[in-house]
Amino acid sequence: MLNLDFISIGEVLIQLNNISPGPLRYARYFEVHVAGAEFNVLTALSKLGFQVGLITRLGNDEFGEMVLRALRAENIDTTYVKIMDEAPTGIYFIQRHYPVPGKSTVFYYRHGSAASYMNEEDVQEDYVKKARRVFLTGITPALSESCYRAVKKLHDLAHDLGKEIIFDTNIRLKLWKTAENARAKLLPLLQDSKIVFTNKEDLNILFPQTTLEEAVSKLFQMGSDIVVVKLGEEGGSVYTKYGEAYYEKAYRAPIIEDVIGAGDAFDAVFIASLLKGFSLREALKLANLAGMMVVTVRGDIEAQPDWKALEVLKKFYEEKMDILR
Ligand code: KDG
Repeated sequence: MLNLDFISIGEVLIQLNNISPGPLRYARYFEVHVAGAEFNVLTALSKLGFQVGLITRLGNDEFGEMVLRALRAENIDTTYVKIMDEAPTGIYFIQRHYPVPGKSTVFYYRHGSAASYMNEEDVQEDYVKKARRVFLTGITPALSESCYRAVKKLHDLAHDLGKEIIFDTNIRLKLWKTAENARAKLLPLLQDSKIVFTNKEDLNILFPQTTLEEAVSKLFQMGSDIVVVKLGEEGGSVYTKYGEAYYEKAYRAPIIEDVIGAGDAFDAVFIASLLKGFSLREALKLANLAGMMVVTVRGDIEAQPDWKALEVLKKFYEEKMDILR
């Protein structure tokens, strides 16, 4: 019988990453990757030894075939991956180091994609029953009204079946259009999420005119046990409902190719570390390491670590801490 540690729902996209830094108007060569926040997190969890499954839709096209191969290669259960004729697999482009060096910008070509047609029918109770935890993000509910309903159904089923919900707010204003829309739709979905990953910008959108501490405590009132505030190149902070709070500085990447996807590896390694029994502080450190690894390459999943890679890298940094951090 199929037993899954994590399931998620989300769009897997073809990522066309400009090989050269600079504005896309001068792009000549794109490198092809498979990516998407939920897919990225599941892939990282799979590398760390967990059984995972994704609910999604793909177009009946060559890119859909490419995504399917990636799902299989990364050992992600595809029982609820639906292939549809009527819409294509979504794609997006990445522009790197322009206008801000070290940062990336995404350009979506995903409106009307196969995944945007997901609805309540894609979420089946038997699949949720097979899973121990459900990982959700703020991206899928922004794709369409029917996607929102699908995520809401998965959230509610998970809650009713006593499954742990883990949520990354991942607010993409390019998809939501307005902050008000994002806030109205996301707050009900965040209810009862045991672990919430977020950042300062998202907290500002979700809880305007509050301090960071007030926003975090609102999440505790909504049922969270742990809130992780990702601070990008600054590292991350973790807060618990019992009043613990820790900050861990980021590791400085020797090179930055593309920062997209770092937060997903961070999430997966943080969750996996807690499940392995590591302390919150240690989980934060390892999550920072994982995020740092991902920014050193183009593509979101390629440099995600397994336990062995994390161990090697941690040792390397510990021994050279003074000069490298
Ligand atoms: O977290 C990385 C994702 O943002 C990227 O892979 C694309 O899923 C994506 C999105 O919707 O932005």
